[in-house]
Amino acid sequence: MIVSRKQIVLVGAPVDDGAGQKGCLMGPDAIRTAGLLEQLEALGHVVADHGNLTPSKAFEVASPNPVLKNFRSYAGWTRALHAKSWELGLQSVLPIYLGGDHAMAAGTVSGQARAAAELDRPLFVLWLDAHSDFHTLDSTDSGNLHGTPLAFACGLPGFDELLGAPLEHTVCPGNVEILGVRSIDAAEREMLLSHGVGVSDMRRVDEDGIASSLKPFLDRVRAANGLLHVSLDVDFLDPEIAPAVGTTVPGGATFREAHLVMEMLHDSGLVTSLDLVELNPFLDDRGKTARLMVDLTGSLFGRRVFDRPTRSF
Ligand code: 4U7
Ligand code: MN
Ligand code: MN
Ligand code: MN
Repeated sequence: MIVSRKQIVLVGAPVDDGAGQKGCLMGPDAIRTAGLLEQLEALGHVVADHGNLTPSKAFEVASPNPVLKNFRSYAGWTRALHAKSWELGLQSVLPIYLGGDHAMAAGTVSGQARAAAELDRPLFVLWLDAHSDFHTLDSTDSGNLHGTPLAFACGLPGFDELLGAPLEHTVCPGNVEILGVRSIDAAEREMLLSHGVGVSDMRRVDEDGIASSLKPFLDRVRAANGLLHVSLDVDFLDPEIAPAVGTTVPGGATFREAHLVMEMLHDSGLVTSLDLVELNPFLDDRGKTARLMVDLTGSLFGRRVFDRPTRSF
């Protein structure tokens, strides 16, 4: 039974310079090969694939910190994705951004925040990840820029070179929930605490269950009439079920925990944009991880085992 037919737009973002390990540039094609479009259409949605984006030219950009790897590329991708996400955020479509490493979320989230501000709605962000990605350009030790997009989108200082101007529309850190996290660097921890970012780590998930960790956040989004951007990093999942990622951390979400999150997101009806990030097909086991990411997206868009004729959410 189709409860709500959505107009979905797929946007590929073969971003590969933010992660320490090469290969995420193949992510969009692997997700397509695993049948994302067909699955969404089978669920009754209308899907348009806009193909892959290319980064803007950012020749003039100088890196603010020598430790940063590929900063100019980060700026180019952030500019292109910010523009696309702003544009789509103002339309009545639901964009799915196919990564690409997580550096791409600097553009998708900031563009969505700009659209939300113009629509006069607060933007909430659910960050499903083993990591908090809350480094500034000063605090990162690895220099891998996929560890910084959430700090950028939340307006932490030092990122002005990325868009060539200060970020005008930022995400309120109190409207962010990081779920499933189990690797936070010391500098990130301090900034997460001082900015009041919501964090449900795996310890909390173990103790309370993933549904109780997520539900209060969804209730807040609903009460505020907010838009909800979901950023799903492959390493949110346990590496046993999702090996195709460069930054594996043991103790991740199980198959059912991950599907339950997606099913709850579907039932909430709140999600307005989605990132599928960090898939590195070079590391996959016969397409296993790509297929899982597609199946999880299916759960977010209404696939379920047992359909009752009427539902009350
Ligand atoms: B991902 C890390 F040190 N924090 O900064 C860093 F642990 O998008 C990892 O979540 C960042 O995969 C991981 O390099 C970024 C590290
Ligand atoms: Mn991440
Ligand atoms: Mn991660
Ligand atoms: Mn990663």
